[in-house]
Amino acid sequence: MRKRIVAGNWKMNKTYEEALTLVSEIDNMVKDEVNGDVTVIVAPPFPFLQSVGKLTQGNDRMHLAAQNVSEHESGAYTGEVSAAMLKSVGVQYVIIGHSERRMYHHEDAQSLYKKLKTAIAQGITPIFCCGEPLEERDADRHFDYVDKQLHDSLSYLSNEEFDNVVVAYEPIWAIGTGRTASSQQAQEMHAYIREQLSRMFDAEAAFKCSILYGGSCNPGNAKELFSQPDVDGGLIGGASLKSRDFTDIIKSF
Ligand code: 3PY
Repeated sequence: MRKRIVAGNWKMNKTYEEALTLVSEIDNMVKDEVNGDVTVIVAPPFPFLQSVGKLTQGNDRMHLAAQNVSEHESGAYTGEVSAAMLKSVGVQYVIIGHSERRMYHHEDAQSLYKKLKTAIAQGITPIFCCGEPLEERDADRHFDYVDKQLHDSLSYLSNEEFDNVVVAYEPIWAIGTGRTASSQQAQEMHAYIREQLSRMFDAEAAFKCSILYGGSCNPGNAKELFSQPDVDGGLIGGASLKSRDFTDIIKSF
């Protein structure tokens, strides 16, 4: 049985007070309303990680993620945050390779590989994002595009290192656009990703890997998406900023 995960990527939203209110609401709703075996992850901005983590400490279902990590271990890298620093404030997961970071911060495959290595070395589980832009889908090149992203950053990991990696498929044309991949489009890409992973790593590791869908996932479409055999949960953007919507998505399993 694969781990079912719903992760909220808050991106660059919320003030300190708002972040604490949001996470307290989510924490209470998850305690009161969520019965099944779902791992819930919140990824607030860096300055709020420690306080948000403290608020969720008593809830086994709730986990803390960072939205990014430096590829460097330590040293003269102004503005960077290392995996060891994240670990020291209780971070358990980190989002790596989100399309917004690839696009606006020019993160390339080699840098993402280094980020994966440093997170894994600290025992932090990477949530590795992949996904194609609209022109690649329209040109029917989406499978090749995603395959290259997986290959260029993940394939250099050992089986052991890969064991804890979570993958998130986020088609860029569905991020923040209100447009979602249909459950059939999500399923066929997730099955394809799993097949590619089984070529790079042990078949069992590929089978065990949780593959999340991201891109305008909301309470209205989550059930249908999560019912697909290779969709093991979601990486949620806008809807994770509203406790009611986020909890309803978690309850969609
Ligand atoms: C979105 O759904 O908008 C996301 O980018 C989640 O990471």
